[in-house]
Amino acid sequence: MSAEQLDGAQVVDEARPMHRTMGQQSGRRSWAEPWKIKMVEPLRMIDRAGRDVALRDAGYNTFLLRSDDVYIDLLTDSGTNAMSDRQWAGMMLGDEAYAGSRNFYHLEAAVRKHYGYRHVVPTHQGRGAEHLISQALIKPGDIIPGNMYFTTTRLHQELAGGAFVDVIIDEAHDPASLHPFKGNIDLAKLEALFVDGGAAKVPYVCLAATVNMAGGQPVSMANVRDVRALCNRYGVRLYLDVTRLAENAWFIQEREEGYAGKSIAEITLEFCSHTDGAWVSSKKDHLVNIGGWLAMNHDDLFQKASNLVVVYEGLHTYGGMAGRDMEAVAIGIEEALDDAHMNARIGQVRYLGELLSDWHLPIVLPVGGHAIFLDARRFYPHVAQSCFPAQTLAAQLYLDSGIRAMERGVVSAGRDPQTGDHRYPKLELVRLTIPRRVYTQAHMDVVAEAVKAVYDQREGVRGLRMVYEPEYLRFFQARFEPIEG
Ligand code: P70
Repeated sequence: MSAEQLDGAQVVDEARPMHRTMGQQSGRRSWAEPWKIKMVEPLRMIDRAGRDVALRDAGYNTFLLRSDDVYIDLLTDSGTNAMSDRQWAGMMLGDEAYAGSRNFYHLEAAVRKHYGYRHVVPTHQGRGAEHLISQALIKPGDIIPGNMYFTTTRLHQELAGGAFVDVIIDEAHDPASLHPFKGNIDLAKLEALFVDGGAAKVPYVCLAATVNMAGGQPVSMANVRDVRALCNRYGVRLYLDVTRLAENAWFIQEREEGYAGKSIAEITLEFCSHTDGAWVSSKKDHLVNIGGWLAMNHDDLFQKASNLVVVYEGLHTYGGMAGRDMEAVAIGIEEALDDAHMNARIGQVRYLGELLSDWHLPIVLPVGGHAIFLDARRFYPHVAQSCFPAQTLAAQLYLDSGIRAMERGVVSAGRDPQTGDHRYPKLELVRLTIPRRVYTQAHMDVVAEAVKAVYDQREGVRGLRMVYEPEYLRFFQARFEPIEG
């Protein structure tokens, strides 16, 4: 560029395509985040040789990397969110009394107002609540139907003596199906478990909204209404994992007839009204770094859970959280259900998804609420599932760019407790999970280009061999070695 041009002359280069804003690229006006940034945390990228060593030291498992060796961290949206100034101010008002902290009552009021349940039992995070409900309600030999397994949820059900049965619609297992509510329960599959006295073995139906392992896919309001009616006919309770329900509500607002004019908060409350209670990992929707709860309408479950909580978590008015953490959750619940926040949240995930799908990179469609899921089978059709294609892809992405993602395939699915064999799920995915209010659009561009680079280098990539396998939730701690040519 000449000095004259630098002085401000209008330069129009006919050969160069015109730059366009994000909105213009999709033929609409751009949206922007409903906040500005007050505090920043530096990022650092180590070089390729350093990443090679770090990955080897981590046994090719992204859970075992040090966060200091990661550039853009898309391992999870759990506990990795940025809190608001209001939440940080709330932390200073923590009442750290052992019993009856005022922050607990704020939390209880927020749950009652926005989710509509009568009783609230706080827990340190989601799996604490899963433990309580599983121990309180499941007997050996019971069956718990649900819309696709989640790792910790299913393990707690199994440890209580139950067996999880997947009753999600078939479309959920097809990464290319464009069904708008791929999280829905298949009513025929569910009823088949209830008939001929089967309902007596079902302590509750376990519904999740959105469905994490299916790609962050939503459940429709019509579906929860129908599931409720079916449960009523057979006298079965319905409990909900509300971990990412605010995101689910956004999809109902966008896609379901009659909901375009309703707020995220209204949709959330209506959704919960069809269920008997819920558990949550507040580390997602609620924009905090730690926390969770179990809530319910029935007194019998409340009594059992508020007794069990003192054994496993802490007193029933703190459940493993500090007072200040409960305050941050109470405020986070309100912020989570704000329409402008949710538009920006889903908008950012969708922006990354649209880039990748425009470039014909294999991802799960439609794009879900919290993450982009890469279809590892279509990245590496030459790598057998027993050689862990998704684990391999997550490792390659880190090597290329320092971006950390998470395997959601055969390693996550674990082994069948009866046969001891690997469970081979239909979905063999890598999750690029977007923390809330943390990364910018420029980060999304960097991520998109990295995924493309890994795709372009896909030939010649071989799989991995598992060399260490822990007993529970093996994906967290398993170690691997590359299969050499
Ligand atoms: C994730 C996290 C946690 C989670 C969840 C749903 C729908 C319950 C929980 C448990 C963390 C995670 C957990 C297991 C494997 C990988 C990652 N999901 N229900 O990254 O809550 O973590 O607070 O105990 O998504 O998706 P918590």
